[in-house]
Amino acid sequence: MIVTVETTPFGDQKPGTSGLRKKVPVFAQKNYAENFIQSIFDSLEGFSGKSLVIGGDGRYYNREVIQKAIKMAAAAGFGKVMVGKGGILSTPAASNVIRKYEAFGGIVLSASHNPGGPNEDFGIKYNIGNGGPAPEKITNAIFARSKTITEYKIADCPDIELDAVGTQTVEGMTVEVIDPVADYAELMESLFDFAAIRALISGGTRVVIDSMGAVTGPYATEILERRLGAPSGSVRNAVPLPDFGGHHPDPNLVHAKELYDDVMSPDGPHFGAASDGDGDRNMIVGKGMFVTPSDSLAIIAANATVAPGYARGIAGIARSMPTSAAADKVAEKLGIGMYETPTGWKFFGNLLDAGMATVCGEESFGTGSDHVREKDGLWAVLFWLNIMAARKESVADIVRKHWAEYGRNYYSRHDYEEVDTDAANGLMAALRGKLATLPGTKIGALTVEAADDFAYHDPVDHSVSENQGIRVLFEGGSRVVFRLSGTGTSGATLRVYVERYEPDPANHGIDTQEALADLIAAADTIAEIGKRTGRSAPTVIT
Ligand code: G16
Repeated sequence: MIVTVETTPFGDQKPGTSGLRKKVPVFAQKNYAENFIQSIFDSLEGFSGKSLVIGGDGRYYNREVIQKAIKMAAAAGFGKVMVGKGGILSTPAASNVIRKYEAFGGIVLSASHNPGGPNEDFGIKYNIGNGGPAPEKITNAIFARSKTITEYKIADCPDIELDAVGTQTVEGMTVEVIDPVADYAELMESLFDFAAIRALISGGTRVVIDSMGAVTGPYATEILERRLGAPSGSVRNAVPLPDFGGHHPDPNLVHAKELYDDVMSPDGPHFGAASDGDGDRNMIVGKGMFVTPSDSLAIIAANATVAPGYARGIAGIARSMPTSAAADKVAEKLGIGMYETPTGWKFFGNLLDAGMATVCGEESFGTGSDHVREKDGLWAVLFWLNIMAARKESVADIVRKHWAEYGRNYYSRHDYEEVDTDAANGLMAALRGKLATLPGTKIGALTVEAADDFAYHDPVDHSVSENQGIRVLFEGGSRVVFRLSGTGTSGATLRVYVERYEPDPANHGIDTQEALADLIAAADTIAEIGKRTGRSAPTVIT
């Protein structure tokens, strides 16, 4: 039986950089998840009888919301739901399933790299038929609907069996529980030279992946250990747990420090990688070399043709504005298009669909390509292994040679987390207020050349997205960028992105923070970070 339940709106269901993210107790409020899911359905048209993909990263509250979403999809008139066994689908795997089976769209439950647990984070995101995050036009419509919603519809039926692959029926709608790994593993095998990577591993290159107790465990185990022959145990923290085993599943130098230290130790593995809660981020570490996500994008683009799936070359590269310009040098050399978008993977969708860009990346540990419409952690890992196998070189050698050829973009991001929201907004407003007067200002040896608030004009659908981050460009090509995170769940997070281009290989061995010290100080002078936030140092430096 389908029932209609009366409800009242919540005022805070505005999707951020990547869907709606809140603490579990917020989502657990009566009707909260239902309101948002119904607002999604109410913002879509033409899905009657079509398929919807549902899956999540297995975090706390995943199963509860999956049951609600399936029952509500049946009530809304979908013809079929495809759901990962156990409610599991990594974000890139969900994107692949949507595309492969030509679903109408998908609901992905995740708060990405944010911690999980009864008092931690949860999230709901809607992806469209191309497999990518809904564009702003749709997320704005969802938010508008959430402010006026008065009722939702749901099938009143027992819970769906999620733990066995097979088909069931809910109020006339088919529910197919699928193997979450099989389609994804097949896709990876079609893109990369598995034989060469197998030879690399059997030849003695030791590879480890830290899945951080999150969703990539089953994917990495199937691909790295079963298909590529890495010894059992090469995938660490491989079982997805509702609280990620207490890990903060954010693959960076702070939260994946154990892996980093292991790879850096003399007897440790040659190559290490980590992924995040929902499997779309990646961190790449080789012996003696941490690869910044911005460099990773540039190096993957420069070497793309070694992988069979990209043997014909790439059409263009896209990066988010705060990501370093390392990839721009590669695009220039290859004579292909380079696109600079706002932060958020959703902005890449149009460029990928139009065939203008083939690979994309973000400084926030995200890299991917047109094989799906999400960033893809394991894809990046396999790309690196394929490059190492083809070039027969270590990560450190590949990176150093790349810098020697293209120059090095020293790069770092300083995050000030859980800052008072008013203070953070005040800081950004003050920066906006002085944009016109900044050019010409001298700070130590630095001179401001230009300053603006980044606005993106989408070359495909011509939509405009404004206020996407303050850029301060200095003479000589260095820059600092300021923006507020759109994924945090408490207070505000100020992100400061710092970059300096160094063409001379003789200067490529400097410690990053040292190489950027004058710019870091200038950022504080310009934005009055210490004075306005009361913080003397960032919470996280990546
Ligand atoms: C999301 C988005 C990314 C973005 C990142 C950080 O990643 O998909 O495009 O770069 O958040 O965003 P912000 O700086 O606004 O916090 P994920 O992995 O959290 O889905």
